[in-house]
Amino acid sequence: MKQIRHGFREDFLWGGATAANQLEGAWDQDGRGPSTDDVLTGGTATEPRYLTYCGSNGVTGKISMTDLHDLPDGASFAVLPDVWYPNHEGIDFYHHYKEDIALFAEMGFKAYRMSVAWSRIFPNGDELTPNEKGLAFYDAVFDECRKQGIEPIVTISHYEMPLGLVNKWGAWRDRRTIDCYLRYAEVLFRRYKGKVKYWITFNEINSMNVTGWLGAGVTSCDPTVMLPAAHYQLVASAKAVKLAHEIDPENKLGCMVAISQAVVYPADCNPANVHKAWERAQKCYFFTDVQARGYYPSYQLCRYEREGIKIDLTEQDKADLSRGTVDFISFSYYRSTTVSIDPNAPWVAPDSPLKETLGVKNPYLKATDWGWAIDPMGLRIALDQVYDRYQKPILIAENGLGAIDTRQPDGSVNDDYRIDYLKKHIEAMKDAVVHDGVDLMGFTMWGPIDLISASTGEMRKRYGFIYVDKLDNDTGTLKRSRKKSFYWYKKVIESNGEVL
Ligand code: BGP
Repeated sequence: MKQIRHGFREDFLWGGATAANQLEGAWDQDGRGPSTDDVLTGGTATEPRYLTYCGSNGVTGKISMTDLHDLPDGASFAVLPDVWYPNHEGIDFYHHYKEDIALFAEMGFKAYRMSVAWSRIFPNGDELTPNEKGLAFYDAVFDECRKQGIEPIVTISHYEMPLGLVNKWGAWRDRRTIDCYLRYAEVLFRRYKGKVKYWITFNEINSMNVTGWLGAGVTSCDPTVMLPAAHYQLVASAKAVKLAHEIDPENKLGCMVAISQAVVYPADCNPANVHKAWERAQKCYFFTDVQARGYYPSYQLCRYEREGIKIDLTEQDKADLSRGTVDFISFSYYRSTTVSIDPNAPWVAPDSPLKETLGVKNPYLKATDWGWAIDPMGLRIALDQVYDRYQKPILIAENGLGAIDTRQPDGSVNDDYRIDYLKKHIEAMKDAVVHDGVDLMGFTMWGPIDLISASTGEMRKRYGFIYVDKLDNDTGTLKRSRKKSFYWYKKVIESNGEVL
């Protein structure tokens, strides 16, 4: 384990995390093809985001991302005129990246986790040669990071993929997508060798327990469809890990899950509730088990047998999975989950299609404006459990508070609530390192600059240290300004986590 100062390694990767589709904008520039996020309409906390499509007869329509059913025959997902798609503009990082990275550097970032937009590199997903203009853009971004002393951590697929692969064969429903992903990953590993060392194969791969769309372009919320598709992703991930190591032994590869689905509390000490909590957590840990250990755990195979879920697991897949285990584990952490077997328990979101996923209210915890339970101790529990399970370094790839910020007449934002949230979570991290011996390699808080929300498509759900002048009606100058938390985080990094 590396040397510790004030609770954190000397080389601790302090920074922030974003995703291409939520901030880049320029969705149709320089040869970029449409991605799965480009057909997502805006939503709100209560109104779902919709996917738009066009039928062979020209009739257009929309379906909800969390309540998917198969498209009408012959229809394909399409960007429609006169519909507002919040991800198309994002916050226009594409043209502001120098300014934004300079602001990250001003805060003292050691690392910047970001993703590459797959459809900038392979516009339809199945081409044989990449789009040079897309590659050149990321060259410029990585060069800028390096110039500012910031280590890029790159997510290869963060909640989007070329729409062409969806319309062609249903994206990750089809094994052929593995080859497309590998061709894309190989281009990245070769082109950015020496510029990028840290890679994450898929963002929140366990979102495949909830909706097939965000992470995999799969139009289903049915486990018998989503989990076979997730199997192809796991194989692709393992093959990418092996390839990255072959191309550059310096490369460090990580997996990534939404650990909220593994920090699961029983509503009380009823053993049936305790068991339900365990069962829920395993649905998340199964992904990291495969990616860190290299084989399917027995509890998951039993579940497939029991529930009639058929995955296309070949002998070659088994060999590939065992050869492509990750070097580090990363996760996002926003909240914990509480479960109960009682159908009348107080659900967090009784009317939501995600009711089961969000679980029941925890009377000991307060929640954010979007109903996410605020639970710093849950982060310590996550770190302890994950480290105990895998004994590999951990990166907290996302954590932060989505809140409505109010600008003062002078333009300032006094976001003490955000400082308070992050302070308590960093304290919990410190406890996990100092008291429990967890090997924590970094913390990239989510959304250091305000960006589009993944779940709702809103701009008003802000996470940033940097305010972006943009509202949900697509007005605003896109001007960047520093919030109070900007100065606070700078001190945190300067003191390696001592001054909180
Ligand atoms: C994670 C995603 C991110 C990000 C974050 C916050 O699940 O990996 O892309 O968006 O959650 O969620 P939201 O944007 O919905 O507030």
